Amino acid sequence: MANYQEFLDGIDRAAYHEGELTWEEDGFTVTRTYQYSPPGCHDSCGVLFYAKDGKLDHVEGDPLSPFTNGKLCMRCLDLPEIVNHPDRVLYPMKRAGERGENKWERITWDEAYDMIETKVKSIREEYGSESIVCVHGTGRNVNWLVPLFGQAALQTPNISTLFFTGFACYMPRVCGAMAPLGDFPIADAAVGHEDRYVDPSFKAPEVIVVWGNEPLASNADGYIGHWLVQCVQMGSRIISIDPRLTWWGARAAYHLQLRPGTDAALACAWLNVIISEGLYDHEFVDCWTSGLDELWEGIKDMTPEWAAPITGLSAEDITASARLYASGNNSAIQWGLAFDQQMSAMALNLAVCDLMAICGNIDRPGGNILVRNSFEINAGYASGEDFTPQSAKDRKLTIARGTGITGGEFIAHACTDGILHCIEAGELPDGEPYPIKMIWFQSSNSLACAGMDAPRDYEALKTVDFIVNADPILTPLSVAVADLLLPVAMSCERNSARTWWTPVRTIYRAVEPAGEAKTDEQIVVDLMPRLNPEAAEAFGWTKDTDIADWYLAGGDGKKHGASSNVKGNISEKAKGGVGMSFQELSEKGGYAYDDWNHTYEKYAKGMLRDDGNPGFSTPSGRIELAPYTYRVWGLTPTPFHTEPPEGPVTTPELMEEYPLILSCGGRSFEFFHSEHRQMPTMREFHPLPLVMVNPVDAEKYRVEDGQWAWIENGHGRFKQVVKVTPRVAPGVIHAEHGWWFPEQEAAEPSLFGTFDSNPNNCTRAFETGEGGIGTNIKSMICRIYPYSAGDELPGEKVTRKGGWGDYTVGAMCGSKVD
Ligand SMILES: Nc1nc2c(c(=O)[nH]1)N[C@H]1C(S)=C(S)[C@@H](COP(=O)(O)OP(=O)(O)OC[C@H]3O[C@@H](n4cnc5c(=O)[nH]c(N)nc54)[C@H](O)[C@@H]3O)O[C@H]1N2
Ligand SMILES: Nc1nc2c(c(=O)[nH]1)N[C@H]1C(S)=C(S)[C@@H](COP(=O)(O)OP(=O)(O)OC[C@H]3O[C@@H](n4cnc5c(=O)[nH]c(N)nc54)[C@H](O)[C@@H]3O)O[C@H]1N2
Ligand code: SF4
Ligand SMILES: [Mo]
Repeated sequence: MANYQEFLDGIDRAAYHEGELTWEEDGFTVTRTYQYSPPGCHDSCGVLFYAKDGKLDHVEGDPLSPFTNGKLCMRCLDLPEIVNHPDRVLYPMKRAGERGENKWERITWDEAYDMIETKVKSIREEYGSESIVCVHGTGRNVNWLVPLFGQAALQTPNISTLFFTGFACYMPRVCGAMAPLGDFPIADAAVGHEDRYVDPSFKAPEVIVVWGNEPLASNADGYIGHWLVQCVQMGSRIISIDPRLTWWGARAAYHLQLRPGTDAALACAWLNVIISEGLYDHEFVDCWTSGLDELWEGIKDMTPEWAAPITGLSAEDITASARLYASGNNSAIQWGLAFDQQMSAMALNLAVCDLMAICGNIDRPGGNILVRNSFEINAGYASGEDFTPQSAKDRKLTIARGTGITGGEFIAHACTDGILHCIEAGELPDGEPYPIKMIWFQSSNSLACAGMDAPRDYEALKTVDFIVNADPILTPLSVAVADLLLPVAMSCERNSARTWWTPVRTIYRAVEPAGEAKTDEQIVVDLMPRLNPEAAEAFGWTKDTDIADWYLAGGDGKKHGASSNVKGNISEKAKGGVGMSFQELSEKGGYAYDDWNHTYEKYAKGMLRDDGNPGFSTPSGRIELAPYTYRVWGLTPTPFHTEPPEGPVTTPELMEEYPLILSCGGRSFEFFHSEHRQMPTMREFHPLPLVMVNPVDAEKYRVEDGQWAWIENGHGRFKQVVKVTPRVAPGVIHAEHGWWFPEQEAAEPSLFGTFDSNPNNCTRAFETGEGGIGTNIKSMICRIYPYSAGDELPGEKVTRKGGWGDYTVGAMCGSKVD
């Protein structure tokens, strides 16, 4: 596709039924739509679903969709395997035995709803609705709907990705960008233009910095990795900043293989080089930014020579790569999860926004463009809040209330460590009673994936009175702790709509839900009038497409773009909307692009601020290199580096016992978090969890390729299969996350082997960076040694012996291995 125009010209549009939503072809009914979730993904790509006899048979990419032009990952190509899988939950199920026994009784939807209604009402009455916690996972199609449901129907302010300490995904980047820039920046790969790379206003970036992100495997945050491959084909050069060698590193002008968790030191050194050598865009800085002197004052001693021993890079490479980034007229930084999963999270995010800004790369073609949800469609953490009682809102488990860490309360999620503390202690850190009585899970398999300190989370969950899980699959979380299972329909079985930036897309039902499964939307529509008739009347939804229509009309329109997740942001935008119903948009190809995201230099055109004046959506109207908002949030307003809590600098004495740095969680093509493990094709490609070990370390620690090994730190251990590879440097290993084994015994102590290979036996709750944000997931220390048959398995240890730690009620920090 190097020549995009040639590619476009070569498509036989008639053969692909341009303009049609459904048609018959070779005995199949074909539906043109977008896949979202379940199963999960951050993206929503154009698909052609081929169904026969009411069953999904096969899937093809839709070349007429400008979003991905027909390219699909193996996870979408292989959808029929999961949609038609026997492990799907097909009926509402009530727990019949003890928790952990995997005994269930089939019940009707009405019985399930009755149970929920009775419980919710009695808990609200006796303890207050804040005693109910509502949980969602990462950006799937329910990410705005679950919070809305939690606020409006359950009427709780405590909505979160449960047990995910430090909000360590995306929220730090979102907030870290809102403060200095007022909007969210993404690398420009012609995302905003329907005609993509041939749009006359687009230029491919001269340099793309792929930093703490592996876009080809993850397609993270609404962004598709192969867009950047297209840019490379158009001439973009790469700088890869990653402790592992990736596709990008192998093609890079510089692969900066830094010590995990030291990115902020590198970023500060880049700022230092660019400012001290005068390489920044003077005109842009003068006209559009403030705070350069203060920024310089903060980082003037953070030279490449200072950063070199911290990061393990050479001062020469730091300097030369900084110069390369600054030399382009348009360079883009593609940032990823590693930014959030380290102690420096908020400082690092600021540093990198400052880099984009001083180099004049903000909102220019081939730079970092500012994006919002198309057509100003917004729904999120504020959509249901009018229906949450004030008394409950006043007791929301914020970072300060839940953990005692003071600072700004700028993240809309409830503080998950605060929730953990209240589950364990039944009270706030200051002693005020705060029981947690019910948890509503809708799209999270917490024990296998999001829970930092999974064994401790398991203990805590066991004590909660009533737990509901709405999930399409029987998961380890369900077996361990759920009292009620609600079967959820898959993406091809739902009617819905979504936008994560642009374009807005519809998800159109291609087959009927399996068994008695219902869509997330239908569950909300059914339960809302039972739990809160006032909210039900206000929203007025009676079917799933009503929700899609509401969304396409702009949602609640309360907060714009990225800030729909950020509490108390400066700007409030008028309600947007695409001007088409769900059905109309579905019939028009299922997508629409807006003008806003298509336009460059919006700051100069008065498109960012509510008052219509030129400038940015910040308090001063300028990009704030040392943001005022950081001060308000109780954060240091200039960037700095924080060492991981354990490591060669902080705890050199521990390095003899735990000589390796452990990073984990890099994504793979086959799996989305804990999903897809039951699909034979995925397991054929990727049968077991792999820990990458450099050949030097493999020899030193006597572990062999293909052999199971224990990875252990002072908090717990887990086992994975060794992959000996030079892709990681000596001294650093990389493990996978999210593993469970649907083929293994469901009941405890096995729990599908969930704890056996889980790196989150080693991560710790209550360990956060400045402001209670960010945590140390990708830069722990550990040792590795061979597994021997008969070794005690973590499942046994956790479910039968109380785990490794003394999970002291109310303990505010991690505990030690015995
Ligand atoms: N297939 C698939 N796609 C997914 C997901 C999935 O589970 N599977 N999960 C989704 C979710 S919720 C998210 S948040 C995104 C995450 O997706 P990404 O943002 O791409 O993040 P990761 O894949 O965790 O890691 C990206 C890279 O960071 C590197 N890295 C590790 N530690 C450090 C460090 O300290 N510094 C630097 N600079 N780099 C480091 C890793 O080696 C890896 O190559 O993916 C989303 N997409
Ligand atoms: N060690 C380590 N741990 C990590 C990470 C890491 O990098 N390293 N990454 C972390 C990150 S970034 C994140 S965001 C979290 C993610 O954690 P989660 O988002 O909670 O992911 P899962 O635990 O896989 O749970 C998702 C569940 O939702 C179900 N599901 C999927 N789609 C839908 C849907 O549309 N509706 C409903 N009702 N259910 C659905 C799936 O079947 C699955 O059981 O994990 C974190 N855990
Ligand atoms: S990014 Fe891949 S898995 Fe996700 S929707 Fe697109 S094709 Fe499917
Ligand atoms: Mo995430």
